[in-house]
Amino acid sequence: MVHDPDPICAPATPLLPSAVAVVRVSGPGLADRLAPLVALPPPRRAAVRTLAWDGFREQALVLFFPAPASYTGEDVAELQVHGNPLLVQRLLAQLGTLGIRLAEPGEFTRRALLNGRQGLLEVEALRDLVGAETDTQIRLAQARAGALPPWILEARATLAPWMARAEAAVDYGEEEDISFDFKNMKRDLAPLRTRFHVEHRRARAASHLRDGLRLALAGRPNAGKSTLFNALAGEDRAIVTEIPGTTRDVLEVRCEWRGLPLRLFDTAGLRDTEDPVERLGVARVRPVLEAADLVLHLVPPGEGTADPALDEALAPFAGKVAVVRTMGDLPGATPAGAVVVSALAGDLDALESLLKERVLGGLAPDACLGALATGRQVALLEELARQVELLLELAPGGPPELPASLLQGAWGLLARLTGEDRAESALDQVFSGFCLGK
Ligand SMILES: Nc1nc2c(ncn2[C@@H]2O[C@H](COP(=O)(O)OP(=O)(O)OP(=O)(O)O)[C@@H](O)[C@H]2O)c(=O)[nH]1
Ligand SMILES: [Mg+2]
Repeated sequence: MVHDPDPICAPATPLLPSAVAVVRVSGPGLADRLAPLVALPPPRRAAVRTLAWDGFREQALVLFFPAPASYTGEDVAELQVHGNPLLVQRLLAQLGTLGIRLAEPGEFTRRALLNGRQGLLEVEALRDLVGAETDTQIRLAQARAGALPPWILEARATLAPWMARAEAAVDYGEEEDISFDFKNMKRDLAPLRTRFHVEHRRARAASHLRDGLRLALAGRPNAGKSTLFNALAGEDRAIVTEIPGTTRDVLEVRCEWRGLPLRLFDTAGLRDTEDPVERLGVARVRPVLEAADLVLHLVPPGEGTADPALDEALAPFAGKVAVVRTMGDLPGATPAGAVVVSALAGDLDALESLLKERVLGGLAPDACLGALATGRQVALLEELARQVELLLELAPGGPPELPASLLQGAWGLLARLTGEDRAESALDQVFSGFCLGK
């Protein structure tokens, strides 16, 4: 895209009554353009200025970051005014009369990207940081901001010379008798396979932490679903009684439990019932199970797992169902090796191990710091791994066109990952999740 140098402005803080509101302006030649409203202070020095227009006289703290050492790479001014939403709107309108239009969501960051002030991976990390809802999600997003992950640099350094050799063999192979050295290429590329495998494992775990694991609690009435739901949520959200069939509606809560961001779903107990309200509740369970990443089939002590009503409901999701024995504080036989918890006694360690194994594949949450995590990133990493796999499977002695095109493919995937190919569609996808003023 050709860089669009329209000057833009936006509130960088929410339009709510508050102590301070920040209005950001970016564009070329800001000192002249803003001159009718304010004389910009020296670079990077906060100064109090009176902004006067339409009979308003607003005392503002003003900052100026000249291009290129600014967030967007253009001239940037920050006007910190009193946090009155109406005042902010009047100021934005006044900026409009100076030819400074309201920015699209994410437009400041988009300019930062196009001007080389930030990479696409950093931009995605920033978006995740702003949207994070739990401590773990904030830490993960922070760890992804900054320089490119070292493994990307390593992969490039490994691929580049082989790309050059393959190109040379394609272009001059016949005249100059250059043959392509498949054997040594494979030797050099083999460590990439391991590297991509490790990164993919970390990225899959990190993506679960990023999005929050969708965890559905299912089972017979009175299995202890709502009690466990409340214990994991850390609050008394669901009604618990000793009467079977208490829960009817699906309840959802987002929480972080022992470092795991969860989207928890409590459901009606599964059984054949004549009660019309309960039947409606049971009918609502299926879509929850469909959308879940993991379903916990809760079974109280002394009961078997087999049950016609339950089997029918859970069978289609067998691959993502884990049986958990509830009410471990009560007597009653449980099979050896079962995951046993007691929500009432707060004994949930076995569930923690189960979730960490299923969600993180045995990795500690800290092992995911710095890993790729968005759907876009994970998909590209998978393609990259496949591409390297194909290179390692090449039979020696074939035409050099094959490795040349595969190597270029891998290189192109790395460029898409880091955003260096500047593909508009990828950028649109990334920026659709941004808020105004970022
Ligand atoms: N001793 C003991 N009792 C529990 C435990 N968990 C749940 N209960 C009791 O079991 C009964 C049913 O618990 P709920 O959490 O309402 O069960 P539910 O699966 O949500 O039941 P429905 O909503 O009817 O499907 C209540 O009387 C709870 O106090 C536990 O860990 N230990
Ligand atoms: Mg319940």
